Amino acid sequence: QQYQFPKDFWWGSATSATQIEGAADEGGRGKNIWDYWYEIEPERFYNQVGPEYTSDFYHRYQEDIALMKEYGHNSFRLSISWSRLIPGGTGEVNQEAVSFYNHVIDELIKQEIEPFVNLFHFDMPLELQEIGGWENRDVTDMYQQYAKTAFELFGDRVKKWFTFNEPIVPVEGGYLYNFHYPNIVDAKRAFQVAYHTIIAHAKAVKVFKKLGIKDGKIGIILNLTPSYPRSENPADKRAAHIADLFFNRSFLDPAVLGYYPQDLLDLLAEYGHLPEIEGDDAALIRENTIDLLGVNYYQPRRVKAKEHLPNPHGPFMPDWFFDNYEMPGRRMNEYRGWEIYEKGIYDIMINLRDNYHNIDSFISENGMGVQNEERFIVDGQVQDDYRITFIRDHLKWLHQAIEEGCHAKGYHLWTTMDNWSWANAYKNRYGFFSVNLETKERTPKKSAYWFKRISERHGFD
Ligand code: BGP
Repeated sequence: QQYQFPKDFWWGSATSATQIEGAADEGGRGKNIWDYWYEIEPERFYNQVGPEYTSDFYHRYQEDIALMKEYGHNSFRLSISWSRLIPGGTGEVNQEAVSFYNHVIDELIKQEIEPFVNLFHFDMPLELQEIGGWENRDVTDMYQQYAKTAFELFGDRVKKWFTFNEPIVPVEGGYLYNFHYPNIVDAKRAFQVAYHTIIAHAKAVKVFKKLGIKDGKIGIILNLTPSYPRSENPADKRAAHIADLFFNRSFLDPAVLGYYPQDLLDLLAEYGHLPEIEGDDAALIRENTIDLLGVNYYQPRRVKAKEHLPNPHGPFMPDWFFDNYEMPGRRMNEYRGWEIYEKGIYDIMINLRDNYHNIDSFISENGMGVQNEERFIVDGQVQDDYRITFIRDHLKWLHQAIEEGCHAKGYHLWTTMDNWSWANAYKNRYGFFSVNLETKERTPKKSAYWFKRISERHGFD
C-alpha cells in the first residue's frame, strides 16, 4: 500500500479527565476550577452545560475500553484528575481514586492498549487556584509531589507520562484572552504563570528521572501552531517570528532544548515583563528536558505585521507585535470555524527534526470538531466522511515526514467518544463514538470503522 506506517506505530485517541469522567461529586473528588466557574458563571458555558455532565467514563470505562479494542486502538491517552487523586491538591491521597485509576489502567493493559497518562489538562484544584494557582511558586512543589505520587502508584504499568497538556492555553485563556478561569487580563501575571508551569514541569521530570521508572518515558504535550507570515517582507516575517516565540517556543524550547529563546527573553526584558526567576532555575530547566513530545495540531496561525500600532498606554499584550490574518482561499472546517491546513503537520515535524534534535514525537491530538453532528446520522450512524478525509489527509503528510526521517511515532485523534469541552461544552463533536447524552449509549461513527481498518493494516492506499 502507498501509505505504509511502521508496525509499532501508535494508533489511538486522546481524552482528559474533566472532559470524560463525570462523577464530579463521587469517589471523594475535590473541586477544580471548572466546577467552580460553572457554579458562579453558568452562562459562560454553551447551553449552560457544566462539567458534571459528561459521557460518564467513571462508570463506563470498561465498555469504552472494549470499544477502543474493537476499533483498533493500540494506545489511549487519558489524564489523571489532580483533585480526584489528591482532593484539595495537597495532602492525603484519595484511595477511591487510586482504585479507579488502577482499574482503568489494568483494563487497558488487559486489552493490550497502552496507556499514555497526562497529569494536568487545564484542571487546577480549586483550593490551589485560591492561593494563586500557577502564579504561586509553592504550587509547583505541590505539583511535583502530586506527580511523584502518580509515578509511584502507576509507574509499574504506565510507561508513557506527560506533565501537561497545552500549557499555553491556561495562560492565554486565564490571563490574556478571557476563556478560562480566573479570566484576568494581565500579561505580567500571564508570563509568571507560564514560567511557573515550566518550573513545575521540570520538577516533575526531575522526580521522574530520580525514580528511574523502568522503560519509562516522560514528555509534555504542546499545541504547536506553525506561524506563517503573510509575505516574505521583513515586517511580516518578524511578526510571525514573534507569534512563534510567544505561542510555540515559550514551551517548546525549554522543554526540549532546556533553555528559553534569547529573543523572547530580550523582548520581555525590553517591555519590563520578565517573570521572577530564582537562582537555580536555569539548571533545573537545562537538566530536565523531555524524552517524548506530544504534538496537538488543529490549525496554523497566519500572521502579518501590525497595521495599527498599539496604544503604548494600554496593557501590554503579545498581539502588540502582530495581527492575525485570514489567508485568501484558505480552506475551513466550516463546522467549527478553524482553518484546515494538513501540511502544517509536516512543517512541525520537519522543524522538530532540524531544530529540536529530531526528538521522538507523536500526534497527540488532531481532529475535526463538528457542530450539530446529528444532521449526518443515517440509519443510526454518523456518516462522518469529512472526518475520514481530514484524518487521512493529515496522515499523508505525517507519512511524508516519516519518509524524510522525522521521528513521528503515532497518531491520536481528538477524541475517543464525544466529550464535554470547557466553555464549549457539547458544541463541537470530535469523537470516533457518538454519545447519546440522555442514555449515555455509545455508537461508533463511520470513521471508527475506517480507523480500525487502517490501524490493522498499518496504513492505507
Ligand atoms: C484542545 C484541548 C482539548 C479539546 C480540543 C477541542 O485544545 O486539548 O481539551 O478541548 O482542543 O476544543 P473545542 O471543543 O473547543 O473545539
